[in-house]
Amino acid sequence: MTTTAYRTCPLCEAACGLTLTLNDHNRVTSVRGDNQDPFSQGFLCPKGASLGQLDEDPDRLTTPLVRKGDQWREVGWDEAFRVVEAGIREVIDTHGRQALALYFGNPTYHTMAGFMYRQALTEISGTRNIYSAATADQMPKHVSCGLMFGDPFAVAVPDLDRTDYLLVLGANPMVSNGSLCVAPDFPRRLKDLRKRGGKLVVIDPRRTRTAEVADEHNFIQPGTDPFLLFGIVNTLFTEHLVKAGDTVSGVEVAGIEELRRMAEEFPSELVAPICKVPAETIRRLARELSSAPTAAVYARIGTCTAEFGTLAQWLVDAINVLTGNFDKAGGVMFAKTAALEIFRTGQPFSTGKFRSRVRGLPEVNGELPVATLADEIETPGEGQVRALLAIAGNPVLSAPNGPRLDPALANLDMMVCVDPYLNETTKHADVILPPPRMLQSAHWDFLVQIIMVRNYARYSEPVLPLRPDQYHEHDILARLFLILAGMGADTGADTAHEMVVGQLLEGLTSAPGSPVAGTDPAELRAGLEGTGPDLFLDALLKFGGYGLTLDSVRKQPHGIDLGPLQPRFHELVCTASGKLELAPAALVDDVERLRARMKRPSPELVLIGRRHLRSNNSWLHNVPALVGGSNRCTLQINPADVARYGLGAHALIRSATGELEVTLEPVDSIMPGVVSLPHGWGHDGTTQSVAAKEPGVNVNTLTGDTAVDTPSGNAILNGVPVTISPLLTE
Ligand SMILES: Nc1nc2c(c(=O)[nH]1)N[C@H]1C(S)=C(S)[C@@H](COP(=O)(O)OP(=O)(O)OC[C@H]3O[C@@H](n4cnc5c(=O)[nH]c(N)nc54)[C@H](O)[C@@H]3O)O[C@H]1N2
Ligand SMILES: Nc1nc2c(c(=O)[nH]1)N[C@H]1C(S)=C(S)[C@@H](COP(=O)(O)OP(=O)(O)OC[C@H]3O[C@@H](n4cnc5c(=O)[nH]c(N)nc54)[C@H](O)[C@@H]3O)O[C@H]1N2
Ligand code: SF4
Ligand SMILES: [Mo]
Repeated sequence: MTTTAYRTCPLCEAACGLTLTLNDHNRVTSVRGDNQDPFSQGFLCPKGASLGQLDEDPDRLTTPLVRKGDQWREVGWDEAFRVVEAGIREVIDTHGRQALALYFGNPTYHTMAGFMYRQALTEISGTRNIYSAATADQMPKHVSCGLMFGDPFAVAVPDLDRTDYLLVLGANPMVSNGSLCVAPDFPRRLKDLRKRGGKLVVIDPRRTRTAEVADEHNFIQPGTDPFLLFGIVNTLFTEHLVKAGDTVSGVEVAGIEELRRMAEEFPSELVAPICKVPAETIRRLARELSSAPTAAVYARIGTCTAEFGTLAQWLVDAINVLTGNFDKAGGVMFAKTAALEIFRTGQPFSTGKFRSRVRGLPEVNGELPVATLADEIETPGEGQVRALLAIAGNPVLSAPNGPRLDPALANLDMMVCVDPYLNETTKHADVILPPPRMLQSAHWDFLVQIIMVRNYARYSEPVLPLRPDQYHEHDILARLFLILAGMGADTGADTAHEMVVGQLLEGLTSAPGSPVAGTDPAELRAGLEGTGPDLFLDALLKFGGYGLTLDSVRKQPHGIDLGPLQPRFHELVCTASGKLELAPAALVDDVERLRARMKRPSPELVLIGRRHLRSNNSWLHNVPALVGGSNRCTLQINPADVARYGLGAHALIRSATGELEVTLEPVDSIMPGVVSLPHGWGHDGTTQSVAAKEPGVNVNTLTGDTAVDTPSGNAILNGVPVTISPLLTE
């Protein structure tokens, strides 16, 4: 007897629908793409195909672990929470709440528990020491959207299925499957774009798989995208190619003249030698973007995790506005999610509501840069971080200068991790609380749905039940919430769920203009179904714009098509002026850093990152089917550089931060003067037995944590100056 289950893949932003087959013993015997899913239409990638093996990984933790010295002890849940409470309480009682830090890793964007409890934990913790993977990823995008549109979550995505022209900078969706642009089967969508006569242009220091399927690829000097983009803006103005009117979707556009004046400083001839894209190409790109019936500029990791990350994101959207492609079919647009978008506050965005203790770095979106977490742990004084609660993150491998965190975490008075693995980060924990398997949890993409290229929703029931000795992740987070609330380790998780949902309903009923203003929250609560995140989801669906409920989404396990994206910028804009700001003051000020960069020569050799198709940050190296082959931690280098530096099979690579011995992979697909090393490797002290056999090296040994992208505090992981030399032993 086999059973069939339908399920959204939780591994990346593509959110593919999967069809799983399970045998009598509840083992996954096959994973296929769900042909009936209206959005992914049967697509899946090798990671999705291995979901069963990943989920059944025998190295996953199944019981809470408590550490004493270097000994781990398996304990029951109640005991684990009591140890957590005692440790956290002691730190808070002795040193105050600022001594506590929270770190939220990438999977918290994907789990329902993460969405429900992230804000709740942040608020109840009472600490300003909130950190996440966002400041090693997309924070520049939030900041540019916040400053230009008022709402940091107003992230416009390319209208991939209708555009006639797509300019991609610093993204490799053929491998990553898309990021801040949810488009399952990105490869087919790119193929379709070209089939309908559209053009795909890629700007990347490597000739990536995406570049290979494009009409055109141009190399770029890492870290210099704003120069290229300013060159395009300059051409749009000087050649009278600007198509933007006074308004976009009825919203007034401000700052166009100031942007024009700024762009005067960056004519294509001047920026070309800096970004290494020929001036004629820059001008042609501007002409093509302006003359295409519809066009979209899309930029990701390579442009975000860079020295001028926020400036790049700003200029991308400025070009989308100037070419008349903003909030327009075929241009860039905003999705509308099925669940109420509670993360949109409607208040104008600002940063710096508080600053980090040691370096005075401004808060952004309520958090501090992960690049300063080690400073806060190491530096004595009032407010020094002495306890860390890390949920679904592996900052020792993912944060800039990650290895610095290794001894820092070891010196904490208390560390608690919610993670299914004992790994480079969690090995420092006093208590590890393992969530159950993915297939034992329900799934709904609260956040991922705001960046979809088509409005769509899909709910997945848990495929497998919990064993009696297991704990749902939302129940783990609930009990941590109660501990932080001072309500004790023994209070049941449901109390926290009710508090969080109660607060949500309270907010909805007290918001002026709300359709339920004045209603008794208890009455609304009585009409909701489910528990934990299901309850939360039911509430948000009932107040969402599509008339869905938990019950109705449950009945449609293949997903629900909610139609193509519609113009909606007028609903989202919430700048102080009420206008779309093309020249926000904070970004105008930051252009000063670009001017300074103009006077500096490019370093002789710089390091960039790389993602592999069969990998996902640090935690997919333990599935035999996903490792090996091309998925290896090698340094890609142009053969000309191998010869120039007289290198053998291996080399010593050094930055201002650290050094590594690396295995070389000479390829002519990377531009001379640039080398690339993937992140998420450097496995050490992990019980992931497969990963430990091929550990690789930690690229973040080389990336620095002293400099950040100024407006966003984001880490600079691409364009890191390095030197390389032969290994003396070779
Ligand atoms: N040099 C360099 N560094 C980078 C990047 C780069 O391109 N170059 N990329 C950056 C980016 S984009 C990101 S998003 C960050 C990621 O940074 P992190 O989020 O810190 O790192 P991950 O490797 O994604 O770690 C995820 C952790 O979550 C655990 N996990 C998996 N599933 C679950 C679950 O369901 N629940 C819980 N509680 N835990 C789970 C895994 O075991 C793992 O320990 O790394 C950044 N670091
Ligand atoms: N298979 C796989 N998929 C993933 C992940 C994974 O680890 N593996 N991680 C997931 C996560 S957390 C994220 S955030 C997304 C990221 O999704 P993407 O943004 O598509 O990520 P990358 O594949 O790292 O692509 C970044 C590209 O930027 C280029 N680049 C580097 N520096 C520069 C620069 O200065 N300028 C320009 N123009 N280009 C530059 C790099 O060569 C690289 O090709 O992927 C997600 N999907
Ligand atoms: S692209 Fe792969 S990893 Fe991403 S959601 Fe689809 S199947 Fe899962
Ligand atoms: Mo990411």
